[in-house]
Amino acid sequence: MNVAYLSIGTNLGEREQNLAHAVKLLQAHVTVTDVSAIYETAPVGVTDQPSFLNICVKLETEKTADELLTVCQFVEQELGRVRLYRWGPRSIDLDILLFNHENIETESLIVPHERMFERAFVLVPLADISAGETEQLQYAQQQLSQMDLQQEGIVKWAAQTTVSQFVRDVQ
Ligand code: A4P
Ligand code: MG
Repeated sequence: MNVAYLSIGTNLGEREQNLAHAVKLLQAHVTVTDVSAIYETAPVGVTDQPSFLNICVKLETEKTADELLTVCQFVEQELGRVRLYRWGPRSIDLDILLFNHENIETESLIVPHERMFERAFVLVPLADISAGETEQLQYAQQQLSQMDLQQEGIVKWAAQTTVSQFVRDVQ
C-alpha cells in the first residue's frame, strides 16, 4: 500500500464546492483517509488573481505514482479546469506532494513537489494531516515553523472535518 499527500487549490467558481467535488471524485479511485481544514490563501506567483482556497489530503492506494497523476488529471478535467496560463486562475489544481518517502523525477512527475517546501499554502494544510512521520514531513514542519502566516496571507476558512463530512453535500 502506498501513502501519498496531495495539495488541492481552487480560485474560480464555487470554490468550496470545487474542493468537495474533487475529494469525492478522488474517492472513486483511491482511499482518502484524511482531509485538512480549508484555508483561504493569497495568490502566489501571479498575484493579480482571486484568492485561493487550499487543502491537503492524505490517501492510500495500490496505484503507482504515475497512475495517481493520471487520476489527478482526470479529476481536473472532470471539474472543467481551463488552463489560461501558468500559475493563473483555475477551477481546480491537484498536485502530488509526497508519495511514500520516494524521490521521483520523470518527464511527467517530480516528487516531492518542487515548490512545496517554500509554500505556506501547502505547508499549513499539510500540518493538519501529518506529524513528522517521514524525514520529508519533518522538513515540511521545520520550514513551516519559520514562516509568518499573516504575512503569507493564510487564513483558516473552515474547520477540519472527517472525509465523509467533507463530501456530504456533493451529488
Ligand atoms: N508535474 C510534475 N510534478 C508534478 C507533481 N508532483 N504533481 C507536471 C502534479 N503534477 C506534476 O502542471 C504541469 C505539469 O506538471 C503536469 O503536466 C505534470 O506532468 P499543471 O497542473 O498542468 O500546471 P500548473 O498547475 O499551472 O503548474 P504548476 O507548476 O503545477 O503550478 P503550481 O506550482 O502548482 O502553482 N497560490 C495559492 N495561494 N494557492 C495555490 O493553490 N497554485 C498555483 C499553481 C500558483 N499559486 C497559488 C496556487
Ligand atoms: Mg499543478
